[in-house]
Amino acid sequence: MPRRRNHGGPSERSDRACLVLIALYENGTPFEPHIVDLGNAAAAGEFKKLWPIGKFPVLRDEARDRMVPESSIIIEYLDQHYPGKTRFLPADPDLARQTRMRDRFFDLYLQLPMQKVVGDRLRPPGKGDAFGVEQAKVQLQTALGMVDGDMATKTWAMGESFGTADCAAVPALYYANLITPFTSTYKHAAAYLDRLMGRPSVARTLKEAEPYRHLFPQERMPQD
Ligand SMILES: N[C@@H](CCC(=O)N[C@@H](CS)C(=O)NCC(=O)O)C(=O)O
Repeated sequence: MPRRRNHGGPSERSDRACLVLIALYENGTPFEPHIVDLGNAAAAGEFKKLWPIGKFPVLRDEARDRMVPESSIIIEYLDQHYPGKTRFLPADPDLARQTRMRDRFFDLYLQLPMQKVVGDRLRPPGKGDAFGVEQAKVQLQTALGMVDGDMATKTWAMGESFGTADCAAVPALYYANLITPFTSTYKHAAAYLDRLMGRPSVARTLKEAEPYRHLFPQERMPQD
């Protein structure tokens, strides 16, 4: 099996890398994980030679001599070149477009505002963006309400088949639930998150992140 390297960051900041891990575990695709510490200037410099944007995850496929950035694109690449029992994008172009739309939805309207709230907690004292966080929280509620309605009658984001949009939903919903718990407000979204967490590939990914869980900034420090 060709050698593939999945570059991710320390787990408290690499929730997008977990999407790719879910996809790799779903199909038992062999790979070599490579954790980059962006706090280490030499390691960060090496990583940025590969992907100057400097964001995780990135896949290096030595067999095909390809460097693939962006979590959803990596999953699409794996689906295309290393397909397994779980297909992440439907073959039908219209269904594939709808799947990508849901993937974008989770990324842009849940993941990004969630990262905004969390990222603000990591800022130095006095450098916070209270207004931006307020807007992000409103955006989160709107998006959660939409997910809740959408998931009232479905098992996975696209119906009965687990795919790339479900991978995107995992970190977005999991961390959104930590910063603004929604189990009693958005019951269908919460039940969907439960189903996701019960999926073996997801359970394994979250279990592996447990040792780093204490690094998640649950609350801003009181002195902040
Ligand atoms: N659109 C990118 C987003 C990647 C991203 O935001 N990665 C974060 C971790 S979740 C990162 O690399 N953070 C490190 C940094 O920004 O310095 C993707 O889906 O792969």
